Amino acid sequence: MNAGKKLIIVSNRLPCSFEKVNGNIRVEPASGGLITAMTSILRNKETIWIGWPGSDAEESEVAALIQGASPGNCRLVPVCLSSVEQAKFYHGFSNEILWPLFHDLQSRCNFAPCYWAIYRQVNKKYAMAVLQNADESDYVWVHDYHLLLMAEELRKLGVTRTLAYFHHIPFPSPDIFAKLPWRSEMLRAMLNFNVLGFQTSSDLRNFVRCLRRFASGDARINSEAKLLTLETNHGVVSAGAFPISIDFQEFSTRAASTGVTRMAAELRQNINVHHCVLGVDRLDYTKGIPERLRAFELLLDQSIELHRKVTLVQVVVPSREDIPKYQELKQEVERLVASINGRFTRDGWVPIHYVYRRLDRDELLAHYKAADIALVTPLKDGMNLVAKEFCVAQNGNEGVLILSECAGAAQQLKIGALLVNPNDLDGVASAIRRAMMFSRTERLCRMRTIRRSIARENVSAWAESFCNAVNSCAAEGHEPFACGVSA
Ligand code: ADQ
Repeated sequence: MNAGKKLIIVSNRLPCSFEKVNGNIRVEPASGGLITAMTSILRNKETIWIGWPGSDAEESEVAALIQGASPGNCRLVPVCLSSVEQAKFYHGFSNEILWPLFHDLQSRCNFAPCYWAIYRQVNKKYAMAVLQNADESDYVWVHDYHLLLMAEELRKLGVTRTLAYFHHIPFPSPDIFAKLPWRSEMLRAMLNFNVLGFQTSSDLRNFVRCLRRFASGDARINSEAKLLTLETNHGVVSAGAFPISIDFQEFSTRAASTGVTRMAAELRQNINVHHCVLGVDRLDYTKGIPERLRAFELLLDQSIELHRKVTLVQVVVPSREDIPKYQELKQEVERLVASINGRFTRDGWVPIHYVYRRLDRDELLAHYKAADIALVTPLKDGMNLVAKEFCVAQNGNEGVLILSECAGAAQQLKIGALLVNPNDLDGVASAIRRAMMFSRTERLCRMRTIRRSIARENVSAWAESFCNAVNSCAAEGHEPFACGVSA
């Protein structure tokens, strides 16, 4: 690999956020699955990460602080958004249309016509940032639904190099995608990437079905193989399923450290019950937090013998706090926690421990390690890395994973996990009871199976298979795409 080549990552947000508090800028690491996965493959490669710093700060204010905040060998390039762009591109098109629609929650969508033009305008802004910061030979890897028009904008600017895209969230079925007023334009724009990566084979299948239905003249679909090839008027596009993961070695070694082990023991002592059930989520309505709390309440209603014996620790990391729907969700969660605790708390036992903040890596691992059961019940999720992180932190192989069948992770982890329908509260309550009654042998066997699968298909395997797909479709003589996967 030529050492001069750089990897250019483009995502809506940078891996840290720059909050303006009382006129001063506070830099904090950002949370989220995309960042967890990408930062673990950045160690060896010269990288530029282009994204929004997440505040109203001016480019010059951010630039002064940005280099100290960069992870590893990575240079951060801010794309600052005006307040109109934040309102219509980020809160509007991305979070009021694409996020709910792609998670099958179309009733939550606001298809305001004015969002589309600004979505395109901001995609062009990110494209310009790529032009200004990358050479023609650099590798450009675009991430997620905020930037679906970026390749089309780059092509309009004369860029001919290989462009790769990974879609972190689900891709909906044609019946759901049909609701999008700009459905054909969106699909056509996506065909300007050379490689399109999806989380699961069902996302890939949905994408192909949408193409057939809404852009049938634009692509001839050549095979049903693992990596599909789509012949378009501008060339060949490859599309495949690449299930994202975490760095098994890093998570598992750190979980076994003395510090994390001590912290986990302290947590366990404070909780002081037989069964510790854990939920960890970004604050988001797709994660099914209220439904999970109701299922736990049902469990307490149905099983008096579990009172004083089981506690749910629900950790929520603040997310999209300035959006009213998320503020409402936060209030709903707080109301539910208060009401359940009000009903069931007895001397020395609080049924739900609620934590609303970002945890650092060791604290998070200690929570995973301290738990007997992880309750990962999103209503819909591209993959869900929390499920994988919990299992990797279970060095003793003793924990049980209860996992929503609507998470992408279910395709990979279904053999060892207890799968549930997140809307079936009775089913979730029964699964918790079942998990508590598993023999040690059953728990060990299930968890070993899951951990072996994650170790095999870890984040480097994900990145490598994606890079191979890019290389297999790149023009002859093209320098191979490599993303700095650590050895
Ligand atoms: P997310 O929706 O952010 O990711 P997920 O994959 O579960 O969902 O990742 C959440 C990340 O946030 C995890 O790495 C977790 O450790 C971290 N996190 C959660 N709570 C935290 C807390 N309190 N403190 C600190 N960190 C916390 C999107 C898609 C997913 C997809 C990923 C990756 O929605 O479906 O799995 O991208 O592609």
